[in-house]
Amino acid sequence: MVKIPYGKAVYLVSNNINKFYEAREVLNEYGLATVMLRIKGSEIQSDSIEEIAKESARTMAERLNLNVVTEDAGLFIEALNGFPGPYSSYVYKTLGNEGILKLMEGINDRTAEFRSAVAFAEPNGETKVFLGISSGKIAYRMVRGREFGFDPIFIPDGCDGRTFAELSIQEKNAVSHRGKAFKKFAEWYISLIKLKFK
Ligand code: ITT
Repeated sequence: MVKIPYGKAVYLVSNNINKFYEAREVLNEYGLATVMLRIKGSEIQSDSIEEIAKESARTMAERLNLNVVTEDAGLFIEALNGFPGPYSSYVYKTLGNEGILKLMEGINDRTAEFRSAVAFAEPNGETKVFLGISSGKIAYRMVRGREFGFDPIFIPDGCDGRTFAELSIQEKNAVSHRGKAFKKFAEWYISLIKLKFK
């Protein structure tokens, strides 16, 4: 059995396997193991993904009596005043990519961004949040590839016009909201555990 040294495991509370795969890849580069805890909690309603992630992490850390990480992410479309934003999960399940493309019909300004808020909480302790943004455009049609949420319709800047769905996990992490937020978290976390276990 592989023994993970204390502090080197990050407990990610999420029900989204794609999120786990992407986060694991980033954290692995820092020598951190990722444990996915598929636990359903109640998410607060808020316009701020930062607040949602923070509150989820705080309540989960207390409930599980464990240091945990949560992430809240969303797609913000400029011409739709930031929709679906914090409601991305619900909108993906109801309208899906086809529905977003329909809403965007006849709109030339395709500017959009993905945002990620990664929160870390200790039971009854500190909560820290790390943000990542990936700017890009909404495609005119779905481009299939790796299937994850709005990936088939989002074209990140600086990737030769390919959608997120066409990128490998490594390529996506290099430019994605999640990649950036988890990198910031990992750098902070590594320095924290170095201090704690010196
Ligand atoms: P949790 O259990 O971790 O909360 P979730 O699926 O509810 O998982 P979020 O609220 O963070 O995750 O994200 C909302 C939705 O936005 C998600 O279900 C996807 O449909 C979409 N989404 C988030 N990040 C994405 C990404 O990197 N690429 C494509 N779609 C993404």
